[in-house]
Amino acid sequence: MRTRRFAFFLLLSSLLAAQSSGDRMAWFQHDKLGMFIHFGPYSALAGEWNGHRTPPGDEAEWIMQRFNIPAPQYRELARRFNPVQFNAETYVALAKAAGMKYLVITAKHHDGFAMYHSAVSKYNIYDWTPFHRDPVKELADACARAGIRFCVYYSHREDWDDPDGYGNNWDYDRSKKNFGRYLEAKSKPQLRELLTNYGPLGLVWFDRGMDTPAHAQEFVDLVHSLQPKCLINGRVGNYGRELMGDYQDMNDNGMPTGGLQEYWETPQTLNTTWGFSKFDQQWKPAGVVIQRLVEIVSKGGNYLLNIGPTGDGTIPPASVAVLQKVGEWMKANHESIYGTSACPLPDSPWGRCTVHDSTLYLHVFSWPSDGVLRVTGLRTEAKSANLLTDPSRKLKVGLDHGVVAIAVPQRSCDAIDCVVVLQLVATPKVEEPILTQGSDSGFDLDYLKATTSGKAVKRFNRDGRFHISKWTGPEDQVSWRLLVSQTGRYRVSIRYSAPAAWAGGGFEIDLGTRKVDGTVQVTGEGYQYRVFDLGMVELSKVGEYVVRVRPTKELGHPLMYLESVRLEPNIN
Ligand code: FHN
Repeated sequence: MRTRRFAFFLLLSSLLAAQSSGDRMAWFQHDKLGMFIHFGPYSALAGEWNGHRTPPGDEAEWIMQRFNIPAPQYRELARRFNPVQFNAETYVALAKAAGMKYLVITAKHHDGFAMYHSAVSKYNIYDWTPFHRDPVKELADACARAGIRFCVYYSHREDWDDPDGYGNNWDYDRSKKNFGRYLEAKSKPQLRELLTNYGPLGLVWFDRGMDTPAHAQEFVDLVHSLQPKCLINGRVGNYGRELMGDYQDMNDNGMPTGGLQEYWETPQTLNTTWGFSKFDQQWKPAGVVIQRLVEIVSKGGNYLLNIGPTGDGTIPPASVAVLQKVGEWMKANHESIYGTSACPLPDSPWGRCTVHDSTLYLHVFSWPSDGVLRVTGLRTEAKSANLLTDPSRKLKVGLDHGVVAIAVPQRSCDAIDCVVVLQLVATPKVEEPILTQGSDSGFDLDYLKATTSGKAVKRFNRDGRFHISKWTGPEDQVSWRLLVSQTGRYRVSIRYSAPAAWAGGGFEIDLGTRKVDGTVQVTGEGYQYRVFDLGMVELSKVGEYVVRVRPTKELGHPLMYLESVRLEPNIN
């Protein structure tokens, strides 16, 4: 009977894990804004140990590693950690007030100290300190009461306390480490505890990547086996290879140029450190945070904003002040954020845009001095316009040489971001960009200006660069529209990265009446981009061309990590 039940459970788990990506990601795509909390014994050190100080810009939660604090000494410091001012309701109330819909707490950071009552290791806040409580449990319960999605951060590779963990080579001899033993004895068992004892988790936020894709997959499988609906961030995976997880994390405080076609998130500090530092008062103004939130959402991402509580569990008042101002703006403008998608329009000088069905939200950071807000690139008829904060007052909408022109009040409704709602007759259609010849008469066809189809997607890699990948067969294509004004011969080159496993893939570059064929060469493991010359083509007519790149047959693996194609005029 037990076997049958277990088999049924496994089947159910795998079915739920196979849930379509859209269903799994629905809450993440809607919620947009989360609270990150970096909280542990490093909070009590507050950026100082034995007279050594972590300077602003240095991450105070790294203090053990920064000053090579011997593990036994750090353990004694941790014994004194007693955040008596910690109050989960206060933390969750601040998240709610800021408009945050999910919360990620460091259950174990790199110092190896568990911020929850772990049976795997006594080195945890419940057993090791006078606090003798479980803040992770208290936050999970407070989130459930407040309707905030509860999530945990777990440093699955880096562990400076465990002799077999990554990163502590000042106490332990690297050559004697047995990393596999660490994974089996601590990392996976603690993750199992978190997935079992704290209710449904919105996501597990892994960090610093894993040493191999195989080990990373074990963590993905472990999460799916216990909580199939729980999301996994991209840092679960090995950074040098095809990215894993349900969504991609930008680099810390990162901001992509745009155009990404996958779910992504930027983690951000409110000053310059994740863990509390008494020396870091470089708080970001609320206006900067709000405009960054809008830019991230306008590019299709989520924003995970951090607080670093002090050693006694107090949230720094400066953090509270910023988040309360963010919440005031969100209270008036949340419709233009939650559940919206990336702006389909070309960049505008006045600000950003977000979209929901046939409604465009125009986020105006710099108010037009002539009282006319111009929206370029839109090919769908506009029906009406109003300030989001004043729906009853309709604004005059017209066309000015094909550009939508909205007559707006003389003064902006919000100096940080005044939102103008533009109702369209249908979901927005946008003119595909047409690329003209550069000053050197060449064409630089990069991922950002490309149009993708099939499985080809514009992605981010942990080296902080962007490319097109996930394309495996002729249906998966990338194209650009060109306006050629200078006819003649052009040298075609392509810049990409490809690991050994992808060598030999055939592809073609189709320029209309002429084609150039190529075969993928190995550039090395990880993201090592190189330029390859593909010969000459004749562009004999002035006018519009479409350049299309695709695999010539089904490969069973991605063709390459494509960064760009270049057409260089052959002047001589
Ligand atoms: O090393 C960590 C760091 O302490 C912090 O947790 C950030 C948050 O994104 N992640 C790693 C650095 O990227």
